[in-house]
Amino acid sequence: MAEYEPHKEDRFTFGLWTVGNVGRDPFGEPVRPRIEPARIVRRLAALGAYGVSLHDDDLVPPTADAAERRGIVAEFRRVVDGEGMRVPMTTVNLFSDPVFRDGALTSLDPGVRRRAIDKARAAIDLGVELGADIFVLWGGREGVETDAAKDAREALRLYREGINALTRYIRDRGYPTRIALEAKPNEPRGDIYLPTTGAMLAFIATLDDPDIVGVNPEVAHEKMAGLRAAHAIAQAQDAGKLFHVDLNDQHPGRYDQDLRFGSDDLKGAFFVVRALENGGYQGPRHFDAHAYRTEDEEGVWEFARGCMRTYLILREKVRRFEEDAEIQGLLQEARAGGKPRNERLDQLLVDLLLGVR
Ligand code: GCO
Ligand code: MN
Ligand code: MN
Repeated sequence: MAEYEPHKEDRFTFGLWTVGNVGRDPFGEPVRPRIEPARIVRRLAALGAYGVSLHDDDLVPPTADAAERRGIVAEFRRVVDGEGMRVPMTTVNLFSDPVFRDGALTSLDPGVRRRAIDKARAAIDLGVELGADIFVLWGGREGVETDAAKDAREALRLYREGINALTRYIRDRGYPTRIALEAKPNEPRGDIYLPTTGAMLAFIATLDDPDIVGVNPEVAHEKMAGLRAAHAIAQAQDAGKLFHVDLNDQHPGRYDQDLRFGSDDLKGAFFVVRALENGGYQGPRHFDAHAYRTEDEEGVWEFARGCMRTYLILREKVRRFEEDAEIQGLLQEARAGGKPRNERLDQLLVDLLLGVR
């Protein structure tokens, strides 16, 4: 149906690393070839996306010298502009290089911490060059397998120092950049520090420059922690800190799956969409997910279309939920002190989602 076709106004974005995922997993080698960034931009533009996000290393190989970097960035900008696309967010890869295996900003080794800060600063520069005003910081290696190796209080102190160095850099340069911290409970570390969005929000209050630091809640990460993604988003909104969002899905209790948005839990996804749409969120609807490992490139575009289509269908369901006289009547009654009719309300929602209402 045409009404579920994505358009630029819907502000859908994808990480280059998401549709570009080659299907490697801890047990198996890649199953599909890398897709060049320019091709990703063109294909996503044709599908109705608004833009792309990227890690520094997704675009510029870490081995590139200054001249190569300039050439790659200029060419990429040409393609992005030519397609009417945007790059609203960049992020930094502080997890792939073996040097970061025992932490980047929280490494006990000052030399490693310095490298992490330098790399993050360069990724912030790259974002500014590409017109991004959000910088996502996901501390994938900021954790431990054993607390014998690091004291959690010390790690938090180092983490704070690292983020303070980045906000100082942003202020000194006069950049418009705001940092969005992304929490995850585990993978690739046994335990990652600040494992939930709620933990990140409390931590932000301890920073030197909390105004330009917010959160990037990820649906799957909250679910990995056994929590409700829509509640994490609500708490971030309540604190004025929802700077960005990572949409995907996850079956609780499994490995980190990065499933297509809405593919595991439609009701949970409905409430995520409702929180974003009703909560005044103006930022990108960013998908951080990837296609099943069974897929070839055609399946990857099918996956990307599916993320956006499901979001748009759920957005329409949200509208109908808010306009449904019986549902709204029951909520009004509850607000007026009437008895809760939660079974009835939930079944009405199920009917709505299943398309019989
Ligand atoms: C993951 C994370 C990453 C980050 C990305 C941006 O579970 O691997 O969600 O995809 O979002 O690295 O910093
Ligand atoms: Mn993730
Ligand atoms: Mn993510």
